[in-house]
Amino acid sequence: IATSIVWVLVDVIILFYYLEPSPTPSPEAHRGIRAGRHVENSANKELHDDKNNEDHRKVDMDVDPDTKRILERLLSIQSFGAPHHGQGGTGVSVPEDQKKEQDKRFLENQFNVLASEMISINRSLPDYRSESCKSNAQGLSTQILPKTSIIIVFHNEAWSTLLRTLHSVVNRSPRHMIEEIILIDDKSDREYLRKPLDVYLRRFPVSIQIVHLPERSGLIRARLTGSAMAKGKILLFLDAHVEVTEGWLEPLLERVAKDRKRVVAPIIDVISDDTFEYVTASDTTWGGFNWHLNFRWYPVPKRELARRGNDRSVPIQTPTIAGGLFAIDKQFFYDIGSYDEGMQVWGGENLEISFRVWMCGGSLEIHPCSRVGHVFRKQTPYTFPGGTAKVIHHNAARTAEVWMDEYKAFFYKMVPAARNVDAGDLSARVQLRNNLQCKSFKWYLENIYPEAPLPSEFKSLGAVTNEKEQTCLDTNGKKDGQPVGLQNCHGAGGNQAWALTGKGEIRSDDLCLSSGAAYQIGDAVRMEKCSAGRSNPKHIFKLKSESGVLMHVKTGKCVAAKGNEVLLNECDESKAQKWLLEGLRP
Ligand code: LR7
Ligand code: MN
Repeated sequence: IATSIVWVLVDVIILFYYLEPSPTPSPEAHRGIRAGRHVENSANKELHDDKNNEDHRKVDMDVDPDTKRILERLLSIQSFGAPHHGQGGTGVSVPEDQKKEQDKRFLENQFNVLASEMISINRSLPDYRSESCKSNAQGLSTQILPKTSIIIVFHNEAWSTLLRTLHSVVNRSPRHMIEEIILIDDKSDREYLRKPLDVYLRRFPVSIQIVHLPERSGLIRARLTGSAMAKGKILLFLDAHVEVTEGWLEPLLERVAKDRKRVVAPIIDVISDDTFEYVTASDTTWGGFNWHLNFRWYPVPKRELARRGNDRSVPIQTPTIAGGLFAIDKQFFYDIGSYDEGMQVWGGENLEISFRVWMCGGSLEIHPCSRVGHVFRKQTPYTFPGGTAKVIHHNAARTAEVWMDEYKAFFYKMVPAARNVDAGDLSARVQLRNNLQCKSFKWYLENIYPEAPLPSEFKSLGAVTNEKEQTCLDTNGKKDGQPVGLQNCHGAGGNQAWALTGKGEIRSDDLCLSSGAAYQIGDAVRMEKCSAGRSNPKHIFKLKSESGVLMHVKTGKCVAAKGNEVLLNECDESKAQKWLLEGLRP
């Protein structure tokens, strides 16, 4: 029992860690929603008063009594809030006397289920599009675009969020562009997600298929079940707790229709996990990843803004996509190897498909004229059969092994535990890469993602040991602005994993060693966010490889150990200034 408790703790911590990089909407974004809040969308007006509509709560006659009872309860929940709650994308707060209930039920889905239940499943949202997006859209409405199959997989989703997802899609998409909606229930154990949901789905004026999987498949294999059934020319994947906004669909379909090798995602806005307020995200954010192989949001670099002629309605070419929300030509999806069936539960598939699309001849875009809100959570509410860390490492290791060539070493240095998980049989995926004659990961880093935290050129990778102290450079788990530390060398990478890059940065993931701003002798060497693209002169060091001396080029001073501090001092070739770099390449 003791060991299993430890494992549970480890899992929770690791999961927390993995989910930490959720996007922070920019201040600009907050202003955006304030300005947009009162813009009423006339197309949605008729949907406001579903709570006052008695018909809405009536259940079909031919339904068995148990299902009828559950469904009636679910439909009455939606009327406990006032009809104006959450309209226009506003947030709600749960009444004081229900806070206990709120906290308890938060755990059901790791978001405020009670707040969600106060809001109409048909709530209105402002039209967030720019004027140029709107005028482009007028051209689109006259074009004949191919139809799409929308695929939504879920495991134990909350009723209100799942239904709000479906209603928003049906309300805000041109009917003739939707071939069908395919729901894959990944073996949920909630009663209401079976018969009552099936019955409710009959209400929709579009074709909705639902499959209840007999075994938990994980989101990757569940999506494959969905895509295998799809009849549309374009596949469109969504998470089960999203809300689409006016005009979201047409730009995605248009980009894919014009070039079937494009994979196109919307801007993913934030639906608060606490109040369910809809908060727009920055339109100058793209997808990247770090040494842990976590997907991360980063600012779009100037070169990409310039490539678009600084036109905010032109799609951004992004190195990676978040994974949940994107449109792809069905044939192209299969041509390039759909998904890796060897991946379990959650995680990893987003970077895998991102690397694969770019390396094998496609492209990835974020379309700023398409906005979809997503309920971002700080933790996952569901189980990871097999153990959270194991599953996540397994999936990431498969991505690294098949696609990252020699650069997989960065992942293993940063996440040494991943070495010990079994990545399973990779032969089919390796074969796929060969058959498609995909480009190298180095090509991807150089041409698609030169701003990556993972440098395309590196001179060393691993521990950096001081000759005098016999201790190792260590981030101490600290972040931007903190001094770098020295600790006993443990040889396990992680906080002691550093690369000397081709540009001369000494970096651990996205942190670079740096001098202080006003350089003084004896100042601590600090860690700063590395600058993406052109590197900051403060971050450039030169290794005199015959001596192991690391000189800060801008100041001409040398990196020196003093106790467990790291300083910049006058160069003197003493042992305190000599460093052994693991994995040094000639
Ligand atoms: O075992 C499972 N079976 C499932 O069907 C586990 C999950 N799921 C479903 C789940 O109910 C949900 O609808 O899969 C969907 C995604 O899971 P979430 O919402 O719990 O995770 P997430 O929002 O963190 O997921 C992001 O990363 C995943 C990595 O595997 C997937 O790529 C998700 O699609 C992705 N979501 C997004 O990109 C939305 C924006 C989030 C960001 C960044
Ligand atoms: Mn999600």
